[in-house]
Amino acid sequence: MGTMIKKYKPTEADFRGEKFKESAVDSVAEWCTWPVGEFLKHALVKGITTHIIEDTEEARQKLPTPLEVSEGPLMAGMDVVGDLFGDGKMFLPQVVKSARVMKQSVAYLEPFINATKQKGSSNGKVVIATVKGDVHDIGKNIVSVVLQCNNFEVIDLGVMVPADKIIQTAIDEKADIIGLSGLITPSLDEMEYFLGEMTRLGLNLPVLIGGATTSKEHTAIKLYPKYKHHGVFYTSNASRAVTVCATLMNPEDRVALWEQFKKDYEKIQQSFTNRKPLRKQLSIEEARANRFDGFSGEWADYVPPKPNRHCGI
Ligand code: B12
Repeated sequence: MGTMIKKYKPTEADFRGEKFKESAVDSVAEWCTWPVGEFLKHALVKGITTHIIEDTEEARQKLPTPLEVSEGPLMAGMDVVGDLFGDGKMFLPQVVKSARVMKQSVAYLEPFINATKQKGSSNGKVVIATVKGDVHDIGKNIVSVVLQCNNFEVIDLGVMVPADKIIQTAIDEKADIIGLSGLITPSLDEMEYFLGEMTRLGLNLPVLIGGATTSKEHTAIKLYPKYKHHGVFYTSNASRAVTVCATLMNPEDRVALWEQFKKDYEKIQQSFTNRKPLRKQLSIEEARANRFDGFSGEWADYVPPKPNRHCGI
């Protein structure tokens, strides 16, 4: 399919994911004119594996690095799947199929990503896991592969990993860094618990936080206070994880990076504290004075609003 691109000459932006969300075409004739990034998105959304290897290969050839295929079109496709699922337009079995397509595509890319591995000694040891209660592992696996390509020794504990197991492994293995992945809201609480445990046990390893539901804002407001004197680094993607881990391995750079993150977190905390409420809250007296009192005859003037569409009865 990927070789049938005729009418449309794709630009690099097409492959990076900026245009994917706009498309909703579904006729075969039109499909055959799509750039390869669109094929990947379509394959993910529809759960089709038939041409996934050819299309992944084509995207790999068109983009500067194999990692950009996963960070660009594949990621964009998964975001569409996530949005459709979130809107109730796609159901879990379909998301499972999409995940299978994504995994197949990433598995194809892995040897190419590995081929970029630099020679040399270990840059450091990272223990990585998806936190307790969470089964999402596609992003974590990409981060693991990319860190390994950059000469980090990675101990990947898998998914649904309780805090005590991650902490014990990091101690036993004398890890330099811990990486936590989480994609569902309860994982955010689990991360908070994890950092509380690290503080309680007097540990001070840097902890990287990643996964679609995590954010710099959440890290600043909920996680940073739990691990204030050490290092908790929100890291948005796999390439950034390499830069952050490399910086953390140099003691001076580590201090500077933590200072930078702390400054950002404190700024976010400040604007969170100073934020204006979305709606003006009335005082209890004002609310009582505003009460609708049907018994005093106010019903007489009341005109019920007319529903603007049929409700199906
Ligand atoms: C695929 C998928 C699934 C698959 C997962 C398959 C697998 N093996 O991973 C399946 C079908 C199993 C699944 C299940 C569920 N899912 Co789901 N899923 C998704 C989906 C569509 C894509 C996730 C994905 O793989 N993205 C691609 C990867 C590459 O991105 P990523 O993980 O974010 O990783 C990148 C970065 O975040 C970062 N990163 C990730 N981890 C780490 C770690 C570190 C240390 C660092 C530094 C960086 C880093 O680097 C990665 C590469 O750049 C998302 C939607 C979305 N947009 O994310 C929903 C989504 C995450 N799922 C969701 C839900 C609700 C569920 C279920 C609860 C559904 C259910 N009712 O059962 C269950 C979860 C059960 C559980 N206990 O965990 C919601 C979560 C909402 C929320 N806030 O809680 C989402 C957002 C969909 C939605 N819009 O509603 N899901």
